[in-house]
Amino acid sequence: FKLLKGLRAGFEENQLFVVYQPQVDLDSARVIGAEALLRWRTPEDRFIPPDQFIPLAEQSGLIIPIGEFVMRAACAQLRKMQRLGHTDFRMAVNVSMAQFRHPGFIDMLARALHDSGVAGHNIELEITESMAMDDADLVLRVLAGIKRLGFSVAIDDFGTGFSSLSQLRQLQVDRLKIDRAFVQEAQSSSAGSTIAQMVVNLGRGLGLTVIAEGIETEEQRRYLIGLGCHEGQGWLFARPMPAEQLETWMQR
Ligand code: G
Ligand code: G
Ligand code: MN
Ligand code: NA
Repeated sequence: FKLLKGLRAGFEENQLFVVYQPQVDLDSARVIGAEALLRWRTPEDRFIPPDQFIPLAEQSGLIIPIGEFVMRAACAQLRKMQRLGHTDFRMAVNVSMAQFRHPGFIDMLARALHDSGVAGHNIELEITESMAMDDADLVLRVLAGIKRLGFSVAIDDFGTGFSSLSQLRQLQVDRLKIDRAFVQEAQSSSAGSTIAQMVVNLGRGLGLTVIAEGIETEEQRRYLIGLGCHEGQGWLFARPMPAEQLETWMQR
């Protein structure tokens, strides 16, 4: 398969890199951290979207070394932010089910922390809602290891899966991330707004922090504040950006 061969070669030839999208506290507009997002640029200057190559990486097992690469890049960037004085900065990193199933996953995380000199409590792992409900025993066991290292955990794309509330309660998670589909529909469709409201209430009721992604307009920001949503991420605040740009963006 051509794209997979290209990905394998591209990874070896350093065509993969990580961009960072700031996350803010909605009330104060203060920056709390950033989400690390993987990018692939080919030598022909073509950008292959992650939703095309990440499933390939997951199926082929390449997600194991690639996931380690992302984690190490995010840790190094976090260390840099701390040196610049942003000591409370929280770095969010997406992880896949294939990584959870890999027996070396927790060791990889521990080594990445050790080698970069950052503490787990400044890093958040984002798992998807469907992952959280898949293979409950495995997920609970891996989450316990993750929590032991001090990481916080967010459930990404929340509202798009079919969580059982009792399972959700069992999971040691810290944050729910409202999928951007509901943020974007919140003012145009009553179903969208019902789901957004429900996720905020559910999260708050369980004592979790709620973050909304895909906030593009001031109206959306105000609406979400009105629902009681704590944090946000989206083009209204900043687009995903390269590491060097994040450092200057933070100085403003
Ligand atoms: O902007 P964006 O197109 O970056 O991301 C698309 C999807 O790819 C998102 O659902 C995001 O969670 C996923 N994604 C981005 N970077 C990573 C990564 O490093 N690992 C995993 N597993 N998923 C990622
Ligand atoms: O991991 P996750 O699915 O949450 O990844 C976030 C995705 O949302 C990334 O693909 C990122 O580029 C994208 N994104 C971030 N902010 C916005 C936004 O304001 N609008 C839209 N349409 N997409 C966004
Ligand atoms: Mn995410
Ligand atoms: Na999402």
